[in-house]
Amino acid sequence: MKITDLVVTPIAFADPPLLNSSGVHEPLALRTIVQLVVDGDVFGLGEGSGERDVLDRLAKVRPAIIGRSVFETSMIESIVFSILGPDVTPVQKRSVFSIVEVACLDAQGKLLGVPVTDLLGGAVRSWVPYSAYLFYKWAGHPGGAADEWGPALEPAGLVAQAQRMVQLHGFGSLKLKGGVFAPEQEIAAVRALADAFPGMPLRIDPNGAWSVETSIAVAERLGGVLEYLEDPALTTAAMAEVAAQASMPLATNMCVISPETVPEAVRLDAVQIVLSDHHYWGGLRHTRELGAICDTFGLGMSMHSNSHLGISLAAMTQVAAATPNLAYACDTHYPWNRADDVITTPFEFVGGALRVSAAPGLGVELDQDKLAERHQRYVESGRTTRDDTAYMRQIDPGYDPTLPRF
Ligand code: GKR
Ligand code: MG
Repeated sequence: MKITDLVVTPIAFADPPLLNSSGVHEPLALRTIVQLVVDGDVFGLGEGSGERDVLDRLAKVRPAIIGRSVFETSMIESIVFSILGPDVTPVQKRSVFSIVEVACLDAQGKLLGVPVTDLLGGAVRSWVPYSAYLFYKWAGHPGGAADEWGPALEPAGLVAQAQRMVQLHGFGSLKLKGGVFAPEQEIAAVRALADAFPGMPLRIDPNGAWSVETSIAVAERLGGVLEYLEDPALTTAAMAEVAAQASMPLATNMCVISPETVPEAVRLDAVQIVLSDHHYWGGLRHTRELGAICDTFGLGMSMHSNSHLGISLAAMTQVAAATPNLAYACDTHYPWNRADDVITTPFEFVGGALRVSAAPGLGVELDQDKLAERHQRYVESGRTTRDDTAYMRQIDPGYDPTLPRF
């Protein structure tokens, strides 16, 4: 059961002009796909960040991973941590290890003939609900044609976007990426969504773009409207000040990002819901452990996402199915990027949820032609990093992403 190769392929795929507090998504999003070969013929798949740093780090650890048993993920984690050394942060190390861990678990499942959920303690649900991820957006990329989603720059555009998301995928909850326009406008957008979708759980996430005062004022105005308020303010201390005044739970994927960041958040009662993300929590087993940490401290659990494709979505679904207290509908960017997926059968949401695959491993297969095409696009783009601010400044040279913005 030896790992005989680790094939790392950076890819680029189409992304719409989605706005956030840093700027705007570029026309291509970057991702890394890993194929881990076991005994020459079993392939385990992993997906993670396409940033140049991650590729460099994978190249650095690759020779030490080849030759290890695919079952010794704890040893592989130690190797990754020691090779990457003190200049790389624990979160950065976990972001490298998670890609390899998911590929190992996929291969283990294939070797044993069981789904990855069985390697995580078994599935406790057979469907995993996801939330629609709404964005303010331009009609299309500057200089290009309008995309199929059209513009969403005011409440009516966002309601139309939400209606399309719900019609296409059946989502039963809505999350709005905020921090883009003045809070007054974003409050109006949330209220318009609440009117258009009575009773549907709503969330807004400005990624720390609001001061404590603004956050408290918005929380007051949206009392009784939001399921949770995600990362209104930037630091754990600021979140604690907001939490002390807000009537709804606060959620985060920005101030609780690793085991080291949990104690302060608990001590200050800064957040009530942690958004897990296996990509930087160090893989699926550590995400399952985060479930136990959340249980211990009475915290709720949801799931964060960043632009991603189907291998990540398969891993997200498997771990969500195996984590009993991950009870909130998970975030996903998938509807924005699904058309460019590299798996043979892209996922279809049914009623806003994904059926948990019982096939061996992650239950997805790589389409080598699509992989090669997306890799070619990566090479031709010359891109190696994501920079939403630089792209925004091509259109608005004075754009200032300094937080808090409002
Ligand atoms: O895709 O623009 C985006 C999001 O803002 C993403 O980068 C965030 O990491 O979705 C994420 C979040 O919940 O903070
Ligand atoms: Mg967030």
